[in-house]
Formats: sequence, C-alpha cells, structure tokens
Amino acid sequence: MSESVETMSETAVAGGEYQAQIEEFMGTIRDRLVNQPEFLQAVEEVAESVIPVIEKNPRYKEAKILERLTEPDKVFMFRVCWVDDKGEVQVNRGFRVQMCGAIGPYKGGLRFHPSVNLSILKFLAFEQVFKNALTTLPMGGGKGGSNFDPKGKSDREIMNFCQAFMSKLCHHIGPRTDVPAGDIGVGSREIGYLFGQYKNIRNEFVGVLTGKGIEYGGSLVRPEATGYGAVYFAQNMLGTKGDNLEGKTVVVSGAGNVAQYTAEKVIHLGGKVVTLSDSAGYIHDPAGVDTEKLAFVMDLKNNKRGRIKEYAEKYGCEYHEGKTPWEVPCDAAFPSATQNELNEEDAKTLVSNGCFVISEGANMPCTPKATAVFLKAKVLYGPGKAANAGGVAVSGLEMTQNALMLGWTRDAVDNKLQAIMKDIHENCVKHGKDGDYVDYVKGANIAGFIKVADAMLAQGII
Ligand code: NDP
Ligand code: 2IT
Repeated sequence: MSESVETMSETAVAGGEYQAQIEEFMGTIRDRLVNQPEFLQAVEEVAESVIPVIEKNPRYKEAKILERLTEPDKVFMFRVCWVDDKGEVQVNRGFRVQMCGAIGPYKGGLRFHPSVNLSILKFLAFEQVFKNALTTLPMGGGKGGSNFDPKGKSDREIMNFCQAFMSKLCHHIGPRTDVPAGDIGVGSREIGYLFGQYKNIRNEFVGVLTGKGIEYGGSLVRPEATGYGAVYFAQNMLGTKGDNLEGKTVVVSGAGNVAQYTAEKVIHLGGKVVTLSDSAGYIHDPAGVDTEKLAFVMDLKNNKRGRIKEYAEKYGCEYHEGKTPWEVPCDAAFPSATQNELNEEDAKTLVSNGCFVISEGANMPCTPKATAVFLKAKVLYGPGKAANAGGVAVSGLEMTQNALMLGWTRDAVDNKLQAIMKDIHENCVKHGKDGDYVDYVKGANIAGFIKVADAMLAQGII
C-alpha cells in the first residue's frame, strides 16, 4: 500500500479567501517539522477548516489556540529492552504523546508496528484530540506505541515486550491522567499483558487501559465499537438521502479489528462485503463474505495470525497480491487498514465506478488529494475523526463503568454507541452544511475544535 504523503503545495485547496492565513500558519510549523510529514498532513487538513473560524473569532487567535494545539503537552520517548525466545536481547523504542488534556485525561491507543515513529504518533494524537471532543465524553487526546513488530513473535515474546514497555510507560499514565487502549498491533492479548504489568508495578487495580477483557473490567461491545460505529456513521450519512446499506455492495480494506467488525455490521444490515485485505494484498469474493466466512477470517487473524490470502485458497475466490481493493466496483467503501492507503487515483476509480459513500474506519486513510476528489464529487465522505470515533467512545464508556465499579449490558452499550454516532453526525452537519452538501471534514474539524478551544480559553494560558 502507498505510504506517500502529499505536500501542501500540491494540494492547496479548500481555504478559499483564507488561503494566505493558512499558508502563513503552515509556514510557521513546516520548516521545523519537515521530518514529520504525517503530522503536517493532519495539521494542514484541520488548519484549512478552522482558520476561517479563528479569523472570525479573535479570542481564538489572540490566545494562539491552534499554535498551542499543534505543540504536544508532553512527549515521552523511552528504550524498551526485552529478551526473545533465543535468549537474545532486543531493543525497541517506546513513545507516548500527550497531545492535549483540555477536556479530560489523555486518551488514545497504542500502536505496535515497525513503521511507528514520532510523526505518525503525533498525527494520531492530534486527530485524537478532535475525535475525542466529538464523542461528547470528557477525554483529552493522546497516542503511543513502539516500532516493535508483533508479526512472527511467540506469545511469550509478546508478553515479554508488553511487560518491558509497560515498565517504562506506567510512570506516565493513570486512570485520571492518561488511559491508553489498542490500535494497530495491539488487541485484547496485548492489553491483558500491559494491564497485568501495570497492576504488578503500581499495586492498584484501576481502569488505566481500555479494551480490557470482560473478566477484568472490560466493556461489552468495545471490540466491535470502531467497526460498528463506522457503519452507524455511514447509515447516518445515507439517512440524509433516505437511503441505507441494505443491498449495497461494500468494499472493506484491512482484516484486523476494525475491518472485521465493519464487515460484521454491514452483513447484519443486509449489505454485501466483497473485499478484505492485509498488507500483502486483497481478496475479492463477489458472492460476499457471509457470517461463516467472517468467522473463518476472525479465527485466521486473531488466533492463527495467518494471511488473508488463505481466505482465497479456502473459498476459491480471487487474491490480488500487492494491491488495494479500491479497483473493485462498489456502492460503499470502508478504508479500515492504515494511513494514506487510498490515493487520488483510487478515489477517482471509486467515484467513477459509482461509489457514493466512504466511511473511514482507519485514521487518515485517504491522502489529501483523495479527500479532495471525494469532496469535489460531492459523495458522502465521513472522515476518520468522526466515522471511527465509536471505538474511543466505547472506551470512554468503559472508563465510566470502571469508575462506577459495574458493567452495563451489551444492549445498553450498543444503544449509547448508536446515540453517540448520531450525535457526532448531527454536529458534523451543523458545522459542515454548505447548501445541500455536507462537508463532513469541515464539520468534524470545526465541531471538535470549538469544544477544545473553549475549554482552553477557560483554563488560561498554560
Ligand atoms: P489491526 O492491527 O487489528 O489490523 C490492521 C490491519 O491493517 C491489518 O489487516 C493489517 O495488515 C493492515 N495494515 C496495517 N498496516 C498496514 C500497512 N502499512 N499497509 C497495509 N496494510 C496495513 O488494527 P486495527 O484494525 O485496530 O486498526 C486499523 C485502523 O483503524 C488503523 O488506522 C487504526 O489507527 C484505526 N483505528 C482503530 C481503532 C481501534 O479501536 N482499534 C479505533 C479507531 C481507529 P497486516 O496484518 O498485513 O499488517
Ligand atoms: O484511533 C483510535 O481512536 C483508537 N485507536 C482507539 C483509542 C481508544 O482509546 O479507545
């Protein structure tokens, strides 16, 4: 998949009469952050939406809210040493970016992937600030992780790494300070080992992580929440046209947590999922991934830790090595793998094949030029910070249940998730409606920004 990052000069759009102010702001950070392309990409998209608001509201400008939001509250970087199965010492780098704590404790996932670096974690933490504000729950934004590669590691090695990582991280987090969760390469197994080590060192059983197992303080529906939420968001967008996912052909990328539960909910709602992928390629199953096939994928990915290619071998469908699924004709697309996995050409292909709803399960999966194609074509386009907010929203509900020392039923959590996704959608419409088109990118950025900015103003210059 493409990891290319488009630059400002190539994509200057959207700012309209405020283009000069946007350029000036980006100029102040671009020179010193030239090595952080993903972070700059995320900041630029937000700047394009919110600088017009800042220009019309001098209190935000005078308090330098955007300048403050683009400088993390704190960043921790640390060495993680562990011993592999051969007895060899391994050295990785660990990070936690505490981006903005204006509206609540820092909250956001941990990513374990060889590509992890400061730029990627700062982009994710920055997105998280606005996403968490949209959830309506009191959570600040953070993100962390390591360049550790979980692929091919034994269970024991994963445990050794998680324990070593938490030995360093545990000094900087806490249930009222910073509450990490999962992201790429971090699922329920890793959260379990991380939680065990925190408890061991700090001698307290508290809700310091979310995505925990149900036996020790987890919430029902947290595993499903990101994927389900992305589908609920798509349903809300389709609802503005009197439409829904029933009978629609759906393309999903990824085969991990978000992709699996996106597929599950689409199937529940009568849509037909025809693709899934991993970093090696995609499967195309024109008959549709049904419940039984999805159970195979879940076992393959979550237990056997195999490759999506094995789906094609088992069910006799096509496998496209080294390719992404965007060339497959569809009505709806759910990018659910990673950042910049869908470029301008892919977006054009999707639109020309008739795709008219895109809901981002992943964080920043579309390049700026791809986003511009969707907005120009006026299709329904739900950006990640709105569409995938269901995951962190249910994490927030897990924190609430932990604080109350009780657990809610599946229906109770799912109903709250649906209500939150509806609320996020309404807030995006409120700030993004432009004639008869809703620009959900603008809507999400402005709605998230205003909440955080007002909290920062109230709390003074810190
Ligand atoms: P998983 O680790 O469960 O799955 C990740 C999937 O994406 C795998 O199929 C993986 O393939 C693929 N993938 C990862 N990196 C790349 C890459 N560089 N190129 C191509 N494919 C890649 O992660 P999640 O499902 O949890 O996360 C997926 C996306 O959703 C991420 O963008 C994450 O930030 C976002 N997200 C996750 C949330 C959550 O609650 N988990 C919440 C909100 C957003 P392979 O196995 O081959 O690496
Ligand atoms: O990107 C995300 O929102 C996540 N990985 C989930 C964060 C969380 O704290 O549940």
